[in-house]
Amino acid sequence: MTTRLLAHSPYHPVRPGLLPPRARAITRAARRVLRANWCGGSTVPSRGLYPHQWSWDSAFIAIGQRHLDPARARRELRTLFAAQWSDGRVPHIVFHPDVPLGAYFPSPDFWRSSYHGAGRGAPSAAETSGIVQPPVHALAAWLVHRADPEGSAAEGFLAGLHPALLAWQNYLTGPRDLGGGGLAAIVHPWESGMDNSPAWDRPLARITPANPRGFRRADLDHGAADDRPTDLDYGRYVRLAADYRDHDYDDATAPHPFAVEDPGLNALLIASEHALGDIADALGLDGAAHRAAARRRTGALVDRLWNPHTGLFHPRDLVGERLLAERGAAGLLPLIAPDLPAQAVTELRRTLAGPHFGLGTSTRLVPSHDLLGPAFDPSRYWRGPAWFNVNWLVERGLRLHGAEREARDLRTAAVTAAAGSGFAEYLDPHTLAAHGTREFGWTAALTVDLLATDAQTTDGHRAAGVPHTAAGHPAVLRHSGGSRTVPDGATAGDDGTAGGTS
Ligand code: 9WN
Repeated sequence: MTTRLLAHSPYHPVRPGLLPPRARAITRAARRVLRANWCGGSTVPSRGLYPHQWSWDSAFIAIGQRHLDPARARRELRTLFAAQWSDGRVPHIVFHPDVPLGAYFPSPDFWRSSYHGAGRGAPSAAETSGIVQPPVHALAAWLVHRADPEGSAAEGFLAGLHPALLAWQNYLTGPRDLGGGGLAAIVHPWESGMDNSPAWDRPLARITPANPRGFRRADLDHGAADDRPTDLDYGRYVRLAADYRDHDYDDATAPHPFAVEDPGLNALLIASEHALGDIADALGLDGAAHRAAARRRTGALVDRLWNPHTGLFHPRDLVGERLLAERGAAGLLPLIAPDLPAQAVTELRRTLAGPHFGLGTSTRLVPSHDLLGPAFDPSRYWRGPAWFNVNWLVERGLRLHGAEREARDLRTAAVTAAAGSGFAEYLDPHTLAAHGTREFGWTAALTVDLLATDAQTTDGHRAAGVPHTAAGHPAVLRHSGGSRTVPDGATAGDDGTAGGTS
């Protein structure tokens, strides 16, 4: 299948797997992107649009980089955690001091972390944002370790990072459990990582936009305005961030007019809790306690965010106290939770292949938003385009739950589309036309990881060592407020991460 075809054609059936020479050529191209974006201690998502270190980008980048240069992957994570606040939060951006202020907005002089975050333990030596992104980091740390256990042990990588990973998890499950139901809440759309999702339109509508004359958007210097959020949305992002800052980033006293339990972030919290279990075991500590916590949190996720009418998880708006109606790709991400009840797995797979996401029927990559939703836009950032981290997570979830064939098709489609698009930030899910920036860090890194998974996975069998849910386990799900039976005990093996390095 040629690049030209991929860039302009609608759905095509997938040829299973890639021939090794093609896979090697794609890996080499991805490696060039990662090298070009490397800044000495961490990797920028993009030289132009995103010239600093981003939190969940670095985790995804480390996951791919571990196959190419495991020492650099470890460094990536350590650099990020060097800017962790002492309240445990990992800021969503760590700013490079040598990049001009005007290169990205909101810049360090907007967040003023070392001043406004001082009470929450923001570092004095680095400038950061004050909000967070989804916690992919313990999962990334474990996968990075598994890729090179000897090098990792020699550096004391896991032992060194473990307290920081614990503090990060505890921040999200402590001060950020704003709803009191065992899930973490986001207080800004950027914290979901899926910043411009139509799911945020309703809670954002309550926010008075900041005066557009008070700031200058740097993102429009680099990309098409039609691919990016509108000025109105940007004004609301700025207002929310400024108000949080003006409350010194204190979760206890900030008013939080935007407070949402996001299924994507919480699914990653659960996957990372499992990874913390593995890390604890490897360090001779109590891994079982983490797995028990992950199971409890999976129960809370099902209780609070599952919608049986859509067969999908939905964000819960804590201000309006209701599930948000939009169908977003974040609602599919609980597939990466090993203890997800079998019935939810079955229904999520049905939803994924159904008309709203069209995987394997009208699309070959998972779109970020409901194809049939009124807000669907195939080219605007997070309102429909396919993103590679979302597709990587869905692939992993499918494989985890034994859907190897769908996982393999998704891998092949993602790898081919990534390479054919110049490692674009996102793609039109129907035509696979590239949008956003190119040579994007996590697109390159996750392509390498998917190729490595492909190489380890035997056609028709699940990946060696990848645990999956026991088929047919009885489970009756409930919409919040109803009754629910979930499997007691783990159904998916103990680690929630892959064997080998996958
Ligand atoms: C704001 C860096 C980040 C990603 C996010 C993506 C986008 C930033 C922006 O870029 O967000 O954090 O300026 O639009 O939405 O997921 O981490 O790649």
